[in-house]
Formats: sequence, C-alpha cells, structure tokens
Amino acid sequence: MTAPLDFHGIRLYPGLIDRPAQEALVAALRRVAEAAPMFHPETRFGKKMSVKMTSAGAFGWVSDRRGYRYEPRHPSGVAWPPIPPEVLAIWRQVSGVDRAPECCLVNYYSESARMGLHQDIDESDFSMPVVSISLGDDALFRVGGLARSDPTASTWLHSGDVCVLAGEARRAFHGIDRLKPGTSTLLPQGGRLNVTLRVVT
Ligand code: MD6
Ligand code: FE
Repeated sequence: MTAPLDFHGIRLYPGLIDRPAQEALVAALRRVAEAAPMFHPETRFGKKMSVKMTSAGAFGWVSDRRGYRYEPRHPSGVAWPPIPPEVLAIWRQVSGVDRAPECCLVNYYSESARMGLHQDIDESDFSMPVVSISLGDDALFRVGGLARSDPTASTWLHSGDVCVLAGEARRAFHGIDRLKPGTSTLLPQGGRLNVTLRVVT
C-alpha cells in the first residue's frame, strides 16, 4: 500500500480499492440496505436531508426532530446488520488502531444531493479515527479547520478513494458540495455511496 497523501490534514488514499473490490463492497452494502432500508433523515428543524442513509454495526447514526444521535436500532425497530467483512478489512488496512469500528454509516447521494459543512463529534473518543470510503460518482469534498469560519480547501473524491480523519483533522469541518453525475459506471442507477466507519463509545 502506498503512503497516503496529506490533504489539509486528512490522509487520502486515492484509488485504494480496485474495481472488483468496489463491486464486492456495493454488493455487501446492498445486503445491508435490504436488512436496514435506506431512509431520508430529517434534521432537528424538520427538514429532510438530501442524502439517504442506513447503518451497519452496533450503532447507527440517526437524525429526526429529537436531534441526531447514535441508536442501537434502525427506525423500524430492527437491529442494524453486522458490518460487512469487506468493509472491516479496509478499516484494518488504514485506521492504525486496534479497536474495531462500531458504526458503519452508509450514505447514498443522488445527483443533486449534498452534505453541508459539519464536524463528526458525536463519538466519545476522538483519538479514534473516522475512515471514509467513496463509491460511484465523483464528489467535491471540502475540508476546513476546527472553526466553521476557517479557510477551506476542496478536492474531488473518486470511486475507490479512502480518506482518514485522524489527529488534528479528526474534528475538522468537512462536507460534500456536489457530485459530478455520470463520472462512474459502478452504480447502475448513478449517484454515490459513501461509507464512514467510526468507534462510537
Ligand atoms: C461524504 N463524508 O464523503 C461525507 N465524515 O459523503 C463525511 O462526512 C466524512 O468523509 C467523516 C470522515 C470522513 C468523511
Ligand atoms: Fe462527516
């Protein structure tokens, strides 16, 4: 495995996952979504998010009018399915920590979906990294600093790229400004899947 690039403090592994492995990941994520169907979360202000989400693992990330939080069950009441082994293998390859992830959040972006600038700060141990996997269409990823008003830098994430938020960058603001539709043939219906892995407790 080649050394990661440093993008604004984030470790970026361009093209870490080859096409056959990407296809295996998509198949595994489809099985996750069969057990725990994707849904459009609402923000605590009652506005639907543009991405659809589901999770695997001991905890899933949910958001509704009560706010956002980790929950041990899908909104339907079923337990989240286990994190697929193909996904765990990527965590072991890049995370640099001995603990296993407890949440595998799966986000689906249609061509018009986006993700506003945010921090991942709902977890209790910030010495544990967040690992993120991109599948499908290219996405413009923006990364800033620890304050929302800090300067930001942007880069395109491609299918098969993996990034790791660790150390100083663990709590950096980040978001997805837009997709570039039609840039990948991985997902027959187009769009983009993003998987983020986290230790929650
Ligand atoms: C996305 N990513 O790539 C959104 N969070 O669709 C994230 O929100 C993210 O890429 C934590 C760590 C890495 C990420
Ligand atoms: Fe995030």
